[in-house]
Formats: sequence, structure tokens, C-alpha cells
Amino acid sequence: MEEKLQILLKEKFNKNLDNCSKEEIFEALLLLTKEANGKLPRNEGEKKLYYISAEFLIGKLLSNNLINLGLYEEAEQILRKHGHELCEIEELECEPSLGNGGLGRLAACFLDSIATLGLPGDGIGLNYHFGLFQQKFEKLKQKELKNPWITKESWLTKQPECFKVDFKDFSLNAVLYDIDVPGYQSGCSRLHLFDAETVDETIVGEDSIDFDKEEIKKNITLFLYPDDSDEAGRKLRIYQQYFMVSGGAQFILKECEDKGYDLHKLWEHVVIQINDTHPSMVIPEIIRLLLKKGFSMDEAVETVTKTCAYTNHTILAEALEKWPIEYLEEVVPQLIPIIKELDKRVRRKYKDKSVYIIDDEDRVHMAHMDIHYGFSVNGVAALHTDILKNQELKNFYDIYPEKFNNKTNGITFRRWLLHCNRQLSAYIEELIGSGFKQDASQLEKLMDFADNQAVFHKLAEIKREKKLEFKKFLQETQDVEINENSIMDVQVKRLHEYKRQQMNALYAIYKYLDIKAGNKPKTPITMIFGAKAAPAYVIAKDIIHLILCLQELIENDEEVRPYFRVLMIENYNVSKAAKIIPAADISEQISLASKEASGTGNMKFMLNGALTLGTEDGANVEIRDLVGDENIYIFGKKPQQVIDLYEEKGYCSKDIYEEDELIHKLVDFIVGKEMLAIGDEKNLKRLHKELVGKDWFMTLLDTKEYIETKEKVYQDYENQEEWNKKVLVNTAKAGFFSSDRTIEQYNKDIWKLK
Ligand code: Z57
Repeated sequence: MEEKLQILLKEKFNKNLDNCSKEEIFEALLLLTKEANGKLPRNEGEKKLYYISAEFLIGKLLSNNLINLGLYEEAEQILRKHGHELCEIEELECEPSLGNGGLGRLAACFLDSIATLGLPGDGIGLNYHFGLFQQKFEKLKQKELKNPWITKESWLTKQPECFKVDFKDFSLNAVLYDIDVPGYQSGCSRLHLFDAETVDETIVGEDSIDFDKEEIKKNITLFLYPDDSDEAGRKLRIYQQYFMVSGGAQFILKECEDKGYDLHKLWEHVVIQINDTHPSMVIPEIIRLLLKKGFSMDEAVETVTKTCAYTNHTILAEALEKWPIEYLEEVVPQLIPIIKELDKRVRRKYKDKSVYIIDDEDRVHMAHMDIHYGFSVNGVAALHTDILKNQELKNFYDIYPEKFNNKTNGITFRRWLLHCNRQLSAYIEELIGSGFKQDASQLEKLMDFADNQAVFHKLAEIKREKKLEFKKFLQETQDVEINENSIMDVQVKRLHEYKRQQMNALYAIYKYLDIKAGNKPKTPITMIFGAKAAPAYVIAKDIIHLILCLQELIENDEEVRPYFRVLMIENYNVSKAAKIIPAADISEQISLASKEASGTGNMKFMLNGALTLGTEDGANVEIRDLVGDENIYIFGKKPQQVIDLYEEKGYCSKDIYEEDELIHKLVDFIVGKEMLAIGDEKNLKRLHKELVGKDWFMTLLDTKEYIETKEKVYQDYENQEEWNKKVLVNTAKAGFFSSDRTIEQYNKDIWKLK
């Protein structure tokens, strides 16, 4: 490897390992890794999976590729010999921001597991030039900037194929950029990202994310989920989706035909996993293409239905896509007769209006199309699937009980343990051998040490080391100095009212006032937030403002600051997650019960030895079942209680606010004199009004119990022996949440690949 690196450096820059820059080493390593990826055998077989998704939040690739190729240690040693650190080189890589949050990151973990398990399967998505915006804080508010992540030398490899995609008024050529996905000591899968050559990056301003939404040819793959708060934005979303699925469908059929297979037996050679409803137009699109190839409508419908499977990731009504048929008519008129035919077939069979594809207001329910015309519907955690079956999609479950199944999410342990926590990984290996790297369930062997003081001690030492690393990172990047001896209490995830960052902020107010009243915590506490808000989501941005104001208040309060701090990390993303999570003691998973479909951050924290403080929601329920009540902190109203409150309209935040003195005080602090002296009155008052007058996600319902439980967690931390025992149990029981397990289940129940 050393020789190869030297040759590359010589060729490209006329330099060697001793006199080149970090940037040059990065480029040489990238080329070397790409070449190694290219030499891996592609996972192949009679039947192939296509995982279609609008998001693949793959994160930086250099280190993970090196780990999977088995080259990481060697690269590290060679660089060290010449005075360089691989972890510093890694910092130079731009993070591809091709996803928002959980759904996109899940797709990335899945690709890693698919490749690792040797399954024939690829991803299909879009190559957004600026991806998701980059977040800056300015005047205690979020500002959005573009994130140009594609550099001259990159992981993308342009492919020769090209597919014509027709829209109502024009056509575009869909070209493919591929990224190799090496499995862990295994073969290789691929991520295929469609792009258009007409895209023009110059229509976006320097430090902004504004652009002309009507100029589709120039903007189609500029941004992920551009602001969909107005009509032009929503139509652009349809353009993007159709561009992806039409390119994807043509690509899939071509690969199938090129291998000499009969499209009449498509389902024997192809399975398409539809990741949420964003790619749902692939169903009518494949039907359209098959009709053009001479299929009858009955044949085409049957073929598609046997080929497509749908994953649901949310029960939030606003996240279930319903496109006005007139929008579709203006963008992709060729799909309208097919969608109408699919709807007609449903109407012929079923009286129940709630299962129609086109509703009374002429909106197309994408999920309904997926359920009728796919062979599988899965939720992403046991609780979530139960809610789908018994409430949200009950009328569909009654018709198609055999289609419904659960696939509890998972995460790749290559990135979320082997890479982000090399120290913990090495120590685990010392204790139980290296088998857990291939078979995560072997982590269970750690239970043999559940009473071993020396092991607890070492785990605490590793945690402290990770806190120190994180401290150094924050010092260098955000110019703040945290206390490595404090409790790290972390909530990092997209900002959304249902995730209830505002409840955590109310706790911060509680703690601030409590310390002001003279009650100092024994161990100092650092509360860490990290979250991006959708640019058009007003209340989410107000919540960020609240947290930043609290940070400002406490940072300038000498009485409180030594004991309690609130810090918001700027531009939370995959790379930052990999630094924060191993340093965390407490994992905040406090969504309103029933609303978080699964969560995957919860799994990453558990694996890295943070204890969950959470509600009975999503995969938290399964974490609790695995670790037992004594190793997790669960609080709050239960899912069914919450569902009942919604159905009987039984929740009134105003009543709680009026009746509970403490809550009244905490909520009013948001618009009290201290906060108004720091923040923007308009934002703070709007948030206050929202909490008192509406509080759609029932923050005040659980606030009291949350405060009590969190106090208990901090108190328990003081008994380090007991605490570290819980930590050990959490890591030991995390094996179930390996995405290798998830993918094995997808394959066994849905894909049936060899
Ligand atoms: C997204 O990240 C998720 C659901 C969505 O409907 C959209 Br749009 C984006 C998340 C869920 O909120 C998480 O609970 C879940 O763990 C994740 O998808 C992966 O399934």
C-alpha cells in the first residue's frame, strides 16, 4: 500500500509522503480506495434488490471504506511513519449531505449491510449538488447556506448510460453517477445517483439557498427537499421524484433485459423496496413502461404488484404525501391515466372510501397506491407496525393482513462502533474476541462481565477519553471549552415538535432556576443539542432560538455555568454524530409516545454506552425489553393514552399551564425579562403562545414526569459502579440493532435473494 500511495503522490503532485500536504494525501487515499473498491467482486445473483430512496445519508466515506476493505490499520501506520494522522486526513473530506435524518441514514446503513451480507442489491437515488443545507448560527438563529460537497476528485464515478425522462413541457437526460459500497470483508454493492447535465449551480447565491424554483432544467438536482411551503416548491419535488423513478425504472428494466431475463417474470429477478412514499411513482412508471413493451394492463399491474414492496416510516399525517392530481397533470401527464386506472380498480373492489387512491378532493394518496400495488408493507419498529395495523392503516390491514410485516430498524456497527469508537471496539475485542465484528449478537458475551469492577472502570475510562476527544473537537471548531468531567446529556436529531426538544429546553430552565435557588448538582452537567430545522418550519426555528438564548444566558452566568451548561452544536451531521455519540452519558429519546416510528440514534447511543432517557416510543420499547427496566429510564404517557387523547380531543395544554404552578413558571420564563433581554421577542412570544394555546405534541403533558425522571438519572450517575454496570448491559444487548439483522429479516421475509 505504501508503494502505491507514493506512486500516486508522485504521479499527481510530483511529491512523496514526507513532503506532501494533507489535502494531497487525502486525494491519493481516495484514489487508492476507489481502485480497491473497483476490484471487489459485485454481489450478484438470479434476483436483485433495488432500494429506491430520495435520501442516502452516507456520511464521509474514506475511513469506512478503508475499514471495510481491511486497510484502515495499514493506512494509519504508514501515515504515522511519515508524520501524519489518518484521523486528521479524514477531516478534509466533505460530507455528502444527501439526506435529512433517520430515513436517509437508515438507507446508508442498509447499503453497508447489503454489501456485507453479499446480497445482490443496489441503491437508487439523486445526486443533489448542494444536498441538505449547511446550518450556521447568526444572532442566535439558524441561517441556511448551500453545502457544495462535490469536489474535483470524489467518490462519484460517471457512468456511460443515460435515460431520457419526459415531463409535460420538456425532457431531460438522466445520467448516472455511481458510488461503490464495499461490504465489510466482503463484496461490493453500488449506489446509483441520477443527475441532469443541464443543472446550473450558479443560479444559487453565494451564501444562500435561494434559487428560481421555476427553472426546472437548471435546478432539478440542486437541493434535497427544497422548501416545500409553496406551490412551486412542491411541484419541484414532483419533478425530482419522477426524475429519480423514471430513470430508476428504465435502469432496472434495462439491467433485467441485458441479463436476458423475461420481463413477464420481472418479480423473479427484481425486487424494488420503496423507501417511504417519495419514490412511489415508480409503480405507475413501471406499468407505463411495460404497457409500451406490449403488456396488457392486467399483466403490467400484476407484474408491478409482485415486484414492489413499501416501507412506511411515519404516522404523522403531514409526512404522508398526497399530491393534488392537477400538479401531477402539469408535471407528468403520462402517469395520470395509469393512476386513474389503478384507483378505478380499487373502487370496483372496495366500498370503503378511506382506501381509495384518489380522494374526494382529487388528491393522490401515494401510500395507498403502494399498499394496493405492492406485495409488502412494513413498519420500522414493533410498536410502529402495531400502530399501522391497528390504527393508521387499519382499513388496509383488514383487506391485506398478509402484506403487513415489521422490520425493526438497525444501524451498521462498522460505522457506529468500529469506526466512531475504536477504543471501545478494541476493548470489547480484548474481552470477548473479534467475533462480534461479523456477528453483532456476540456482544451478549459481555454479560459475563456484568459484575466485574475492572471492566466498569475501563469502560468509564474510555468514555472519558471520548469526552476529551469531543472537547478538543469543539474547541477547534466552535471555540467552546467543555468540562470532560461533566455528565454529557445529549439530544441530537432533526428538530421537530414531536421530538420535543422544547421539553428538554423547559428542563434546562428548571435546572437553571434550581441552581439559582442554591441547589448545585454534585457532578456538573453539559446538555448538548444538535438539530437542523426545515427552513420553512417556523416553530422549529423558534425552538432553536430558545435553546440558543438559554445557552447565551447560562454561558454568561458565573453562578450557573460551572455546574450546568447548554450547548447547541452547529450543523449537526453524520460526522458530528460520530464524535458526539461516543462521548454521551445520556441519550435523550423523548418524542411523544406513538409519534417516533423507530428512531435509530437511540440505537447508536445504546451501543456506545449511553443510557436512554426516553418515552415508550418507537424502538425505545424494544431497547427496554432487551436491557430491562433497571437499565433504562422510561417516563411519560403511553402510546395508547396519547392516541386516546387525540381521538377524544382530550388534551388541553392551557389547563396544565393554568393548574400546575411549576410548569406555569417554566413556560413563562420563555417570555420573561431575562430571555427578552437576549432574544427576539417575536420568536419567543410565538413559541410561548404555541405551547400554551396549542402544544399539538403534548409537551406539557409529560414535562413534570420528565423533570422527575431526569433528576433521578443524574442522581444515579453519582453511583458510578451501578451506572457502569448499566452501561455494560446496554452495549451487551445492542447486538439486536445491527442493520445486518434487519437486512437478514428483509431478505428472509420480503426480498428472498440468494
Ligand atoms: C425520516 O427521517 C423519518 C420518517 C419520515 O417519514 C421522513 Br419524511 C424522514 C424517520 C423517522 O422519523 C424515524 O423514527 C425512523 O427511525 C427513521 O425514519 C428510519 O426509519
